[in-house]
Parts: sequence; C-alpha cells; structure tokens
Amino acid sequence: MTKQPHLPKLPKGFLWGASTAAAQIEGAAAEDGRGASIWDAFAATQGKIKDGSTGAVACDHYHRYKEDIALMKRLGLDAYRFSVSWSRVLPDGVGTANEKALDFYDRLIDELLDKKIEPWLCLYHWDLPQALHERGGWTNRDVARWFEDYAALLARRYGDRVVRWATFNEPGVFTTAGYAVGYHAPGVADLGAYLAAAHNVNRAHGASVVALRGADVKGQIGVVCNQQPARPASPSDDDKAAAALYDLFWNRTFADPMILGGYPEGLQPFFGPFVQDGDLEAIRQRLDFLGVNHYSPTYVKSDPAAPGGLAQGKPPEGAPVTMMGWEIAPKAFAQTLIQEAARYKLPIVVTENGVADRAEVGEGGEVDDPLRIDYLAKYIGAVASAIESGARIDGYFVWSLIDNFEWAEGYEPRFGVVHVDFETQKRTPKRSFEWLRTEIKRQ
Ligand code: IFM
Repeated sequence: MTKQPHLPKLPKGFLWGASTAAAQIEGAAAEDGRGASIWDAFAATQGKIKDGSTGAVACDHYHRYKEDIALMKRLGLDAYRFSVSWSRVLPDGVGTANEKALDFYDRLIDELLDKKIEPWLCLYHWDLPQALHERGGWTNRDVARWFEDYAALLARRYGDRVVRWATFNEPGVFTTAGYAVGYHAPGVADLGAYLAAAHNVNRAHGASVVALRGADVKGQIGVVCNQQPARPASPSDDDKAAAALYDLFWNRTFADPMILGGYPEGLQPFFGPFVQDGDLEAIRQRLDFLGVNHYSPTYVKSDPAAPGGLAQGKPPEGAPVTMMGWEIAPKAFAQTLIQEAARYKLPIVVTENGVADRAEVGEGGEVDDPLRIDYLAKYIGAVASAIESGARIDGYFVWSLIDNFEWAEGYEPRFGVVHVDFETQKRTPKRSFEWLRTEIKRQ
C-alpha cells in the first residue's frame, strides 16, 4: 500500500463530526405516518433523477440508526449533524404532530448521547412537505410562520438535549437549484420565484431563531451556508462581471441578511421589491456560529438565456476534478474560510466537506478509495492553514458518514467514508474511514 498522508495537529478541543440529511439516508418513506416531501414528488417524476431512483429506502437509516451510530463511535466522532424530516414530524407541514416520528428523533438523540456523540440538529435540509409546496411553499410569505411553528415544536421536544441547532442547510443550493434552475425539487425555473423563495427562507430563518431562543433551548444556534469562490470561466469582461454577480448571489444572499442585517448593494435591485417593512430586522438574529460547507470553487459564465444571465462554466482545462466535475482546489478552501471568518466574525465550523467517487467493495471485502484519503488530507490541511492564519474554526464534519441518495444524481456518486450496498444495506467502512479514524486518534 502507498504511504498514507498525515494530518497536521489541530487545536485542542477541535471537533470531529460527520453530516447527513434525512431525505438522503432515512428511507422509510411510507412508514409510521410520514407525509410526502417535495423530493418524493420530484423523484416520482420521470427523468428528474439520473438513475431513476428515489429516496424511499435510501440507507434505511430509520431502522439502522444504531448501527450507523456505532460506526460514528468507531470513527472517533465527537458530533453528528443530522436533519429532521419536516414531513415526517408534521405530515401536512403544519397542524398535528406525528408522535411516532418525534419518537424516532428522540431515540436517535438519546442513542447519540449514550455514545457520547453530540447531536447537532438541522431543521431543514431541502425536503419541504409536499402539502406546503401545494400552498406555494417557499414562495409564500406564510412559510416563515409555518417554519417558526415547526422549529418551536422541535425546540420543545429536543431543546434539552440538542447541542447545536442549524436552521438551514445550504439555502443557496436548494433555492437556486429548486427555484431558479429547476434541477432540484420542486423543479421550478423562474427567477422571480427564486427571489421570493430566497427572501422567505431568510425570514423563516429569523423566525425560527426567535422560536428556538423563546423555548430556551440549551444548544447553540447557527446556520449552514455553502460558500465557494465564484471564478470567471474565461478572461472576458462579460464572464468577469457574471462571476462577480454570481458571487453576491451565491455567497451573500443568506449570510449577509442573517448575520449583517441586509442584502449587499449589488443584490438590492433584485431583492428590494420583496423586502417589506420590518423584514430585515426580523431576519437578523444573534447567532452563535456559522456552518460553512465547501467542496470546490465554481466557474461562471455570462449567458443571457440563463436565469439572471448567469450560467455554470467549467474549471480550466487540465485542472483536477472529481466525478461531479468539481475542481479539487484546497487553497481556495483555506481562502474561503479566512474570508468568511473575517466578514462575519463568528466562530466557524466546517459542517460539510468531502468527495464523491465510485469505489466498490473489492474481492477481499475492502473498499479502496485513495482519492478520498488524498482529498480529505488536503482539505483538512487547508482548515489547519486557515486556523494558522487566524481564522477561528472549531470543527470539521465530513460529508458524509455513509454513501447515500445524492439528489438528482441518484446513487451513483458515493460520498461516504462507509460504503453502503443498496441491495443488502450492508455497511463497509472504506480505507478512508480507517485513515480518518487513525488520524483523529493521532490528534
Ligand atoms: O449531498 C449534498 C448535501 O445534501 C448538501 N451538500 C453537498 C452534498 C454533496 O453534493
């Protein structure tokens, strides 16, 4: 075997974690009274998911959570970030709660605590109840109230045990992909719908923080944003201007109003018409941390036919890329972390980072995934270098613990440090799992 890389020493108390999302791992879609989410409806529509799959069974984590927590323990994790399925606990999105679903998350949280792993709960990782979508979903201003009630329900139930709360996971991704481009659920491609949805997500964030603080939850409260540098796909002036605007949309639409209290000047012509009196004050609430998810820089080109005139370009010829087409550029990660820490002045946690491959179980039962070891070593190394440059970064969560349902890409990209055989549900820790376990121990 080739020599394995070592990680630099990270500060004392640095947290090691893994992240997942309900719709990507839980399965049990029709069990115990769960209501449908927009991802059930989207995946049921022909041609929306590359391999024609759905999240109906996924990793069957709903039944196998104990086995998955045992893997976390073996990996040496301090914390685990999961999301709650809104339509599992509130099948209609509002109204009567589903006791069996609430029980499931009780058991999950208690099992984590029993194994001395901090439960970090994310309120929303993309799976809006279908019933609410039918009432306009994120484009309806009422969604802030629906989300506030949902947050209050979870706060009352789990506020005594959850160690950290995140309101949203990657609001930029689900609003852009779901409402501007239509590549993700609910499949809307309309700039106006995107702008309304994004602003309402900001309002829902503010309302949910008020609900959590009002319920006196014990844990810290933050939000998780996907922050990535936007680079022009060519040196042309049009592409440079497109990249600058894309950077504002991608990196500032949520974190700026939530943390700094307003949209940056360049976005005001877009969001201005949606902002009502009192909105900005209601959005900006005190936060305890900023979760940063990061995978790669993004390349942008100007395209008058695309939403907002902004289209995805490609990384430069010859740049190393993953199977997702994402450039491997750890220096860009370090720069992003330094920049976000300076701009928002909040402690940062890297709440997602990782890489997809197609590694399968070999004849000897092993899963050899050298790309992941190399990627993680470089990217965790970038975290260390950002810390050295003065950024406060309190932890690193790998995406993901187990291979799972990668949204519109189906099951082909495998992001886990644990392989899942989706026929048998057998879990096999990959070589990267053993490597990470050893490196966490060596700390
Ligand atoms: O799988 C997703 C996750 O749901 C959100 N962040 C990026 C991951 C990889 O695409």
